[in-house]
Amino acid sequence: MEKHAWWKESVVYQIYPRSFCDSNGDGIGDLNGIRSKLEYLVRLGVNVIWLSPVYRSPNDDNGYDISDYRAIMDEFGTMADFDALLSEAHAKGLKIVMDLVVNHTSDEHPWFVESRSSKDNPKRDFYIWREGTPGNGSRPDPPTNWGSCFSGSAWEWDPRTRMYYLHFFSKKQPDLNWENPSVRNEIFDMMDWWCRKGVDGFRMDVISMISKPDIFEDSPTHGGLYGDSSVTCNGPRVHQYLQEMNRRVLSKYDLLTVGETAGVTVEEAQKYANAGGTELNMVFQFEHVELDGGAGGKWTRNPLSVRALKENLTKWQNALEGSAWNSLFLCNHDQPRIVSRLGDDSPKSAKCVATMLHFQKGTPYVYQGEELGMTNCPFGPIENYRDIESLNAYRELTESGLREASELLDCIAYKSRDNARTPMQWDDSPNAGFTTGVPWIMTNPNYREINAAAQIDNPDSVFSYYRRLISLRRGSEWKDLIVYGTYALLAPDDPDIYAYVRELHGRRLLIVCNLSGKAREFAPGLSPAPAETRLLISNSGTPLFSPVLRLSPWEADAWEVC
Ligand code: TEU
Ligand code: CA
Repeated sequence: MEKHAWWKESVVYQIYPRSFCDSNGDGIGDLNGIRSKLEYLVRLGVNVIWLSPVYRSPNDDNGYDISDYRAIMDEFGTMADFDALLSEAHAKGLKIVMDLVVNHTSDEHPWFVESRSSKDNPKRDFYIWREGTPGNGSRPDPPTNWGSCFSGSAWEWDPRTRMYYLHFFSKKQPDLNWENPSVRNEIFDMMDWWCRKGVDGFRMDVISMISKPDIFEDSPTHGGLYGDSSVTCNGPRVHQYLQEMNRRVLSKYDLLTVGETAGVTVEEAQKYANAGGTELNMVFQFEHVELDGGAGGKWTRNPLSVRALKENLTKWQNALEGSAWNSLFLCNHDQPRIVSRLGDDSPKSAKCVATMLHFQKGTPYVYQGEELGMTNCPFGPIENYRDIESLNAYRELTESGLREASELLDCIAYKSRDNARTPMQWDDSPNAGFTTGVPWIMTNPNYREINAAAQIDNPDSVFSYYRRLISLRRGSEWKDLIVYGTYALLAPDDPDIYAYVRELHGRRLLIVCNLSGKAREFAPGLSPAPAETRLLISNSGTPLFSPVLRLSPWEADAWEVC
């Protein structure tokens, strides 16, 4: 019998605070704005909130560059505002999981200010400094050919001490040196401080990157999204560090912990999220959201193949069964909107994709606006973008002549992280009710049609559909079957239909999703053939079960089959 746990039975809602709700009219979301919307989350039925970083930050990467782990970002409010949010969330039965960004800090963090001040400063080895290699310019060449995820070299020259420091992300995000026990002590003390404040867990940013290679040498493929993940991810001591973190902090509290493990494989995930609980509860893998990438990394318009998606998600379902716990996501603040990427922007396709995901085994994550069917945004010119990843890529790839500007802009429009970062669409008032001021990023013009006010009382809305999906998992007679049942894929080669069976103690669910704009017939071919069926949910009224199902475009149905 699989061990039960509250974080296995949860549904997590991710908030990107900068874009969620602005309470003071400065055009930037904030903590008091979030607090004003807690009832909305209670109504949706989620029980955990994952807050993207709210710590003090110069916002080079919108808070993923922290300059003080124990203070709140000025734009988001005060520590008193945070305490009020935490207390009110708990009073409403909502847990709060913090975003822990400890692979790197901001270059404005006092640790780095000291570290870069001199070679013999006590904090020097809090970060990763290396001499350059002999070059023919005015200064040495970078120590290796490693690339930053945000374009350019992963090494930044520091003229004061004439050395390079490592940054796998922006040059304002220097990587911490986890080899240094003083770094680990500081991080673990900070984590404990937040746990003693009462937070309910951590989402750990690029935690698979904290252990660097033993030997710093050129990689054959330094480019790509994470640089070369064989260099940047799953390093030699990453599990040792996480086991130490677990012993010294995590095991002392009842937390939800999820690792954002860029570059993770199923074999590594079985260590990170092992059932023995010696590291984390679960991890985010990224293979399924890189299926539509290509030689140029993420900047493509390749379609997301249903067959490839089925194969990958099924690999993860099967590999982690009985050995580790899975997370389920298709949207987050780094990904384009899934209804545009896999659906056809229609509410029906949003419900279809949600059905496909939410009946699988693992803890589901709903990203702000996903429950409304919010779509990608027509940003137009590059000037309308705000994300450092998109802006750096555009500048580097066009200035180098590697990509033609309009063709690249078309790919950025499709894949930019900014698609997920436009203001949350609350109602059809100006700026979708997100702010009374000028928003920091443009509002999607379709907010007049797609917004929470138009959906929360509409039983046919995407919001109401997500609410029913979540209630099936969290409070129905099928709860245990959905959370703990086994998973078996049907029709792996069907190019449109994603169908699978969940089973527990002899009860079976059949989930059938037509992930296409075509009407389709589909014969599940169950054996034994079901003697009776009960419809749990459908995005197409009350379809009748038959040995050959007739599915309308984007139809999704979930049945108990007895
Ligand atoms: O993202 C890690 C990461 O790999 C990103 O590069 C992301 O997957 C990519 O942009 C998708 O195209 C985490 C945070 O989620 C991201 O917001 C931060 O920018 C990054 O780490 C650095 O902290
Ligand atoms: Ca504000």
